[in-house]
Amino acid sequence: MSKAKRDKFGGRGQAVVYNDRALVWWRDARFGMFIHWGLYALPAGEWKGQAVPGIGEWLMHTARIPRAEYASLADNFKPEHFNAKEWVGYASQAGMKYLVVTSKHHDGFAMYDSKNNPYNVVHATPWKRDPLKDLAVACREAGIKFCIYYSQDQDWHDPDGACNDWDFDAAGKDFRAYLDRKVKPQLKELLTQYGPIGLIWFDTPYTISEKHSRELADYVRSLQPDCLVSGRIGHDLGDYGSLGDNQIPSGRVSGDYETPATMNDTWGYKTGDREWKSLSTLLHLLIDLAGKGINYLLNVGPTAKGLFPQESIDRLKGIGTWMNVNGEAIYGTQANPFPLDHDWGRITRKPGRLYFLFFHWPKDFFMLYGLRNKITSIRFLEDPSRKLSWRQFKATASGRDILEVSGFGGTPVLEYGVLGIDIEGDIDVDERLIQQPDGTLRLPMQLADIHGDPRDQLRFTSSGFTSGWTNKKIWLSWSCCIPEGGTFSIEVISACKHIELPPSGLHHRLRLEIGATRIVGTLKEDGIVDDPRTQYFPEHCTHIGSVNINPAENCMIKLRITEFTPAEEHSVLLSELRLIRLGK
Ligand code: H79
Repeated sequence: MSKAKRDKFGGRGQAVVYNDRALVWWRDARFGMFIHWGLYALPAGEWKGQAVPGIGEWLMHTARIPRAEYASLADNFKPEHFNAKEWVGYASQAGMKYLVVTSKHHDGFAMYDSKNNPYNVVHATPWKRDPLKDLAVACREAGIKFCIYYSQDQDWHDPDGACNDWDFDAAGKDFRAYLDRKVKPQLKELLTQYGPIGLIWFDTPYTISEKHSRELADYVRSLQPDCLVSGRIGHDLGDYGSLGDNQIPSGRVSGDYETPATMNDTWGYKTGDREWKSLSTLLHLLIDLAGKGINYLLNVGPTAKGLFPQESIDRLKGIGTWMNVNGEAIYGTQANPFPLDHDWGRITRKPGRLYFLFFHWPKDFFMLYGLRNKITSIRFLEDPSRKLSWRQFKATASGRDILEVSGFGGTPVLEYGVLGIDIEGDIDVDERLIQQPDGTLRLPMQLADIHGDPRDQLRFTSSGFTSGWTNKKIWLSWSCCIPEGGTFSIEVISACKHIELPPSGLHHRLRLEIGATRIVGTLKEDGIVDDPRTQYFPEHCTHIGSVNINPAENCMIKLRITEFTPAEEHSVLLSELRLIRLGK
């Protein structure tokens, strides 16, 4: 196994994959259910009558609960309504193809029958049942891949596990002993007691060494060669990459990625969390991720009684209704073949076919630039009897390929209507950055050419941001086609690493060169990007100025940072330069 190479998109190059054969089902699946269920469902976000802030399954850590006191929760764990068939039924109905359930979260409590460690649901609770056993069977019956979450690094119950610094002294911990005494024996149980496991979802590799990550990944593969290992095993040793919790990149990624995501803000059940995303937002995220070639692992946090929250059930049903009609645009598809996402929606593809998934349904006709394949049919998935007509031609000056589709009218019954487009030959798109039919031009950072020295400081994160831009000598350029020209308002999108962290790069001075025109500006927070994607990773928008650009078949746009704010870390997370046309 060679170390994975990061490409321009920050992803792992397609050429280097560890378990290509086992990834086939995972790539096709695109959509899975995460289940966070454990003792934390009992306090449900409250301790001693007080609401505890943060995510529900972190309660023990956030409230610094002594381990013996937390462990006594087990005395009251009796989820009489637990019904594996019902849970799996909801997943199936929603169109999910795999299910990942917590076998042991950071609190260290095993939610299965562990012979090696008594701190588990069969041994320590009055319920005495192993939910994983029923779930494994129910998944198999429903044709859903059964997968298991296991917290390999943090364990707040074990004296040698990571991150409990209120009961134990970090200096006295022996991680090796923890691996040998608890983790490896438990992995062995999980990989031998429940039949074939689709993947093990490791998490938070905060303290684990590369050697230990490798040892665990190899151990999983030695027990079940076809079991995938999630990216959070650490040190890039997983079979696919895990993006951050609820993190959705600004553009296409290359390589295999998955985003774990919540329906409200918590993973483990929390009574006080009413922040439910709407069905429409969840569908938007599913479509956005599919367009970027990323799997969506959507969480449910069942109650201590063993029930899915009604809000989760409602949303799963809604997603299922949409998937019944439009699922073929999600399953087994790959990312948008164009260099850019489009504002109107997302594109997915299969051999011989494209899908246009509309966030904004066209009023009567729709235009797309850059598709070179001849179209043989267009079908509205919701209503195949709808007659849509289309025209394909080349623009004289720029040579860009133009597609016009007409016959839309009305709005789809299901929000986010989808067209299935049959094409001739292998997909062939114009890779140039072209001014779009709505007059706008967008320049993603990850598609820029990097100039200057030393280049290696600047990289692109898996989310599509520049990172480590610390040197004034570095500059970026894009060559683009601006066939119509116009007056453009210029906006730069920057970000923070997470909602809990300050924005990055504020007050840096930027200089933009468009042909002979120079525009300077300072990064500030004029506004935030309003998109479901940015809920947990806000993006800031700075208006830099306006500029007139004449029609140009090949225009070079350059970006430099001329001054870094001294007080801050000399780096900036920039995602995109947007030239938005003003006027009509
Ligand atoms: O299992 C779910 C989370 O519990 C786990 N990953 C997903 C899939 C996770 N582990 N760590 N984190 C997520 C990040 C933790 C962030 C924290 Fe906090 C910030 C921990 C302490 C400060 C948020 C705020 C949680 C408690 C307070």
